[in-house]
Amino acid sequence: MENEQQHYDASDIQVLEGLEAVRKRPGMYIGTTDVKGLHHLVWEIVDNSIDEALAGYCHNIEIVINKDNSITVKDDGRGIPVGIHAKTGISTVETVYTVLHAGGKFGGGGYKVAGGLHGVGASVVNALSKRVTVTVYKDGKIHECKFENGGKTVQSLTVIGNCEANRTGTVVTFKPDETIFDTTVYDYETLMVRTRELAFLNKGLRLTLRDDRDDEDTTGVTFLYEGGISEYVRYLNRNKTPIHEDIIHLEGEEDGVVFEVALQYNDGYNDSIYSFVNNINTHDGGTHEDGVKRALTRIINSYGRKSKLLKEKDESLTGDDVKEGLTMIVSCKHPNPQFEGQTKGRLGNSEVRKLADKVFSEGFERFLMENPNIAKIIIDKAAVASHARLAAKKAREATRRKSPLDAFNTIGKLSDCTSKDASISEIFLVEGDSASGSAKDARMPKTQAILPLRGKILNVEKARMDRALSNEEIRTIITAFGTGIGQEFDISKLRYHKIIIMTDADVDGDHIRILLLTLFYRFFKPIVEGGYVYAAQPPLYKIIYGKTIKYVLNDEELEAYRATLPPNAKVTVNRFKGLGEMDAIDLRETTMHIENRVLKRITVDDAMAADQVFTDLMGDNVLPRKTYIEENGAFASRIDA
Ligand code: 1YM
Repeated sequence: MENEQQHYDASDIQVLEGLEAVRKRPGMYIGTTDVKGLHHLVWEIVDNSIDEALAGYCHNIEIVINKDNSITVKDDGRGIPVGIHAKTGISTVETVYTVLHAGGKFGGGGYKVAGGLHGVGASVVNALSKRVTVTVYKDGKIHECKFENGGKTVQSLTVIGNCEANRTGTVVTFKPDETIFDTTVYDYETLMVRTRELAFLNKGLRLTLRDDRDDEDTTGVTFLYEGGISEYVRYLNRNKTPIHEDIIHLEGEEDGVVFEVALQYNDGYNDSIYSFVNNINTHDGGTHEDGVKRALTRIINSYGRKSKLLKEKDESLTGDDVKEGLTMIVSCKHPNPQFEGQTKGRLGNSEVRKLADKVFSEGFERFLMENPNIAKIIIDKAAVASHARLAAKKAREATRRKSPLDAFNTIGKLSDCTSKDASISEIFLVEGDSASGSAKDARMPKTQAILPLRGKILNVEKARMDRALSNEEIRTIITAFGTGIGQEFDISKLRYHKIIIMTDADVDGDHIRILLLTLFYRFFKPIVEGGYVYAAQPPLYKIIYGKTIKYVLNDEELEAYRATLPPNAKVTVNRFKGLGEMDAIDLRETTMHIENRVLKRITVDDAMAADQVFTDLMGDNVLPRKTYIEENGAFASRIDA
């Protein structure tokens, strides 16, 4: 007894040191302590329920946002084991919640989510919470365990009552620590989107999300997809126009690795391909995605030739040709995934490439043979894409033949900066001739280039690259950036590290900005992802009060400024109707000079959401267009200098 007590103390100290390390450097365990990290806590707990579902024991998961912004996760799995853990001498429940374990692996086996920032486990959530309660239903008993202030046990596992003999499951409630997180307010939309995604990725699993902060939301929303990733594909294509009705869904397993793919073509020109390993989005792809893409290109070519849909003399279709208009989800469940790359966003296991290729090529070839009508539609589409690609190549070559300077001289548009150092160079894309004129006078010629936008920017959401390249405005932008486009794109050739969109603060200005963002996102994605794109923030008012001149961005700032002035102060307020009304001094002082200006940096938070935003805004469907692009979570715009 004496000895056991001592042993307990020793491991107890170790435990606290472990959790203390998490509190000292939370970023190392959950990435960030901003709103993203806050939400990460939820998925750490839900992942344990999902693991239990993948093991075949859990069928229902419920997530509740409580009134105080604590979170409750409930599942109907076996319940965390309640016996004494051999190594720690305390209950397994308490061990799981207090001992730091890389990868969160305890029980072993199964498709545990490990690698990257994920799978750090329940103890990390405990370390970063003000309080945690774990309740386990098992063996006809209700067991409960409580922790406070960063994982200090205040109640070891205790039987607090009885339940029906066959009831099993785990319920966890945690309240994130306000001293650790920048914010502790949960965002319903964020939780909803991921909950829905988990339901798509785990067919047959019922997930419910309820917001108890909202008195109306008493039953919550339930996601259950028997069709799994097929239903995901149908969902992603909901605002697009599919060119065949049936979704192609293929599945296979080898040595405990489960591989699954679902796809459907639409009449658009972009692809939406997303891959997952153990429910984690592998945004940089990997062997599972490569295997499928390789097989897709090969089978379309071989079937196309065999069926005479492709002519002998035609060039082979490329990966880009067969991807056009493709919406595809690839999902792999792997007992031992190896994640690679800087952000661990790539699956490295080489055996998965073979499995993916085999499952896909066999299944897809059979599908094409059994559905010759769909086969023709798909192959015809890829053949058209191929012709367009060849035409675009010719158009690009024509653009390239002129040296950049020639191109500018003939177009005569760009007022370039004199510096050749991209890291200090900026390009302003300016709406309208008069604003461009003022901008040219206001700029710092060494570092600031001005490109006036006169004509309409083509909506590239509805145009293929060859047509986009015949648009003069787009050609000028491409030449000015210096990066090339498509397969020749090279970010290291970017001539300006700040690309600043300067449009009026009105509906037309918004529209031009959205068209430009669509162009950048579809044709120059790394420029957006790299954070090179900014929106200028021209002021709306100029206030003259005695000898002071003050510019403000909006009505609130105007009112706030007025409030600082004595009553009856004689002020002149000029409202700018657009950039065109500003003279060079106004523009320099407010929008262009590095000292005073306010820029909004536009970055992509979530490629999947961004893709949907552009489909919704710029696609065929008019209804969703009403949403304003930057307010739609996909884009994190932040104030920058
Ligand atoms: C709301 C959170 O944690 N559910 C959960 C966790 C576990 C089990 C079941 C479980 C796993 C195993 C065996 C096993 C965990 N157990 C452990 C450990 N929901 C939630 N449901 N029996 C039950 O993996 O073999 C860690 S998580 F380590 F104790 F087995």
